[in-house]
Amino acid sequence: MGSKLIFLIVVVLGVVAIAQLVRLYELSSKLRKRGEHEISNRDNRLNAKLMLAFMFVFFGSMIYLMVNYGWTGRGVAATEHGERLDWLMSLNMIIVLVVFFSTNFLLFLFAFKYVKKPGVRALYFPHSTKLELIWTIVPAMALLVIIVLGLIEWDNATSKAKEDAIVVELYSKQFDWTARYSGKDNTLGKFDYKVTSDKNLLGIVNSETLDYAIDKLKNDTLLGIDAMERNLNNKNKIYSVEEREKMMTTLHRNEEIYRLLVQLKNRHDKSLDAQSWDDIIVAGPAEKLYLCVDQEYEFNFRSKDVIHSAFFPNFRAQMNTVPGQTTRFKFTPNKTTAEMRKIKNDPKFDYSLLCNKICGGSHYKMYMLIEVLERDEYNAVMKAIDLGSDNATRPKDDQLTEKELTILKKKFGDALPAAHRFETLFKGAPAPAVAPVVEGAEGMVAPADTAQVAAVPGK
Ligand SMILES: [Cu+2]
Repeated sequence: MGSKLIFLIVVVLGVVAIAQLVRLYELSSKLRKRGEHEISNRDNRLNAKLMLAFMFVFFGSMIYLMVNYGWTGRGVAATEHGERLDWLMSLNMIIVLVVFFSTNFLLFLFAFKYVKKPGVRALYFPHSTKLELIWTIVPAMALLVIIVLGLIEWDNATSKAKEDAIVVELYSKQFDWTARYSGKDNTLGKFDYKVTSDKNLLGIVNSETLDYAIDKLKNDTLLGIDAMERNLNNKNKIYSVEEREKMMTTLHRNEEIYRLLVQLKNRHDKSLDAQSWDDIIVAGPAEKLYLCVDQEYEFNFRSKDVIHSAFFPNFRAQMNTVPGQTTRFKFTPNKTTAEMRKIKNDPKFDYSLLCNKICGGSHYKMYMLIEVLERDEYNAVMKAIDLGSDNATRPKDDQLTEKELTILKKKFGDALPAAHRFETLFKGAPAPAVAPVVEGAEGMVAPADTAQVAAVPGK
């Protein structure tokens, strides 16, 4: 409060001081018998020189910033297309900088050169078609080049991925990312929000998840349709009008979802079940997403609640994730995490996936770490995640080889990377030897989720 008062007094006194100065200037002009709008030649020349001085300070500070923070501040790109995007970005910067320095140089130079001189009249120069043409056509050509090159890159990032690209889904919600690898068949199991449940946060569709969702919606002891009907019809329970209305709305909504789920089940093709069971789920930020170097990835993005944006700064990629719609793009990492650590001279460096849309209060916490591995490391990690449990209990043809075990041992010690086959998660089979102990780590079997099918009344 005290500082605000002092600030106010300073402002008021400042205004008073300026008013007094203006008054003083008017009086002195009157004494010198000159109108106060007339500026002396000395003042004009001083202003002209100050213009030039300002230009040097302006350019100097610009160059200082560029030298100190890197001329674009981006660092090294870690994808194939990222290197081309950087080239394009540099081209843009060169064009912008040439225009910036030349036009500002002329602006300040002319202010200096054409300072008002006694007895010299300004040239009247109303129009030049030639000049108009030049400053329309030249920027238009420059823009055309930039836009066409940009569109080629955009098309390249969003066009269809190669046949052997690995498909990964990224599911965003307030405030974390969940990744889903498509598993051995490289096909993601289908999804539908109506199948979402406490055991199936991504709403993955197969015969069993459908049955589970239908059963839960009908028979849940608290929020199931049957329980709600029983409560509404119970003569011993008294509800206010609002309570009753709320319950009725929820009941009607759940009945509608139930009807749709039954339809979904009737249409469901059981032969597709295998597509979803082998999907591997990684729940960030406690768990890491592993990628293979020089391997193309096709990313599909989904959002549960609001618009988020998947931003991979080092991979030079960003895509909005939109509720009710799947967005996608592809990229090929070309530097492993180990290589990048060397380049950056930072042994703790990790690639990351961030959210780049202000999506709510904990937006800043919404990230997932990514590790890019050599192919043999990657294969060992994915194989280990796939079946999880003890190597000895795996089917013969799925056992980890000596070499793979050595790689895993070196990387993770006695534990396996934390990630889960959807089958293991849903069926609650013995948990895999999950392990890198990460602060605050939690598996996918989280407490009941707010948007599960059996909606909470009033939500
Ligand atoms: Cu977000």
